[in-house]
Amino acid sequence: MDWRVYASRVIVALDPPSGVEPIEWASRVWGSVAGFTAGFKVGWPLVLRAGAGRVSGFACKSGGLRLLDLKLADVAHVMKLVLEELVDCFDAVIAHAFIGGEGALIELRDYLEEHGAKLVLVYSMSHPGARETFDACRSVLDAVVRSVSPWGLVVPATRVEVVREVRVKHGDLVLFSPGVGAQGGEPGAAICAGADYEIVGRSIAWSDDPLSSLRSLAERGARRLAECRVDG
Ligand code: BMP
Repeated sequence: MDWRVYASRVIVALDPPSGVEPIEWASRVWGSVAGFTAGFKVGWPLVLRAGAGRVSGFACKSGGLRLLDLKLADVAHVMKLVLEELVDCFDAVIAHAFIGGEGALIELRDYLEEHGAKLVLVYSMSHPGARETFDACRSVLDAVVRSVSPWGLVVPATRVEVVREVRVKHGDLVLFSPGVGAQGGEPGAAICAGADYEIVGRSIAWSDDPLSSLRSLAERGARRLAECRVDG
């Protein structure tokens, strides 16, 4: 299988390392991998260092699937205030599922829809501590997902058994799986378990040559997909 098949399922996390000019850095990294990957995700590291206005400018002029990952977890009106300067330049916004629907996620989902953006909820996380919290209240989070009907969910590439279960339980949702590469997740494993996209940050974006790092990760990913017969 061609490496490009796997690369087309990669979302690149553009979290700038310390000491770089953040927008120049994001533009350079995205410029070198944009033609091969599905999209990018930006979060607090870029927004706090560059400012919402400049991040909006960068996202508005960039192609691909643009995810805004502020992992929102507040009452509805505050989440909307936070998004004011950013929402129109992104295709989807990530919020925490655990805050629940009424007064929070339902209003946020409707607000995003008015602005042409979609809601993605964090269902579980990729770090080991997520087992103590997210995984311990899976049935509560399932009920939130059913009542809010988001467009997508974040599920950990480091624990693909969670991805597999979520694919069965919430079959029609778009699944984004972070934790590939630097955190130990094997490229392709989450897609084989049912994820739609794998999120990769440092292994690609912090490399001196992001395109060749994408390519070597994607060669491993494509071999894995060939084994589980996901053909993109
Ligand atoms: P990296 O590949 O460099 O470890 O980056 C992973 C990216 O995915 C980061 O932007 C992080 O915020 C995000 N992420 C994660 O690592 N685990 C999660 O459970 C949820 C995330 O959004």
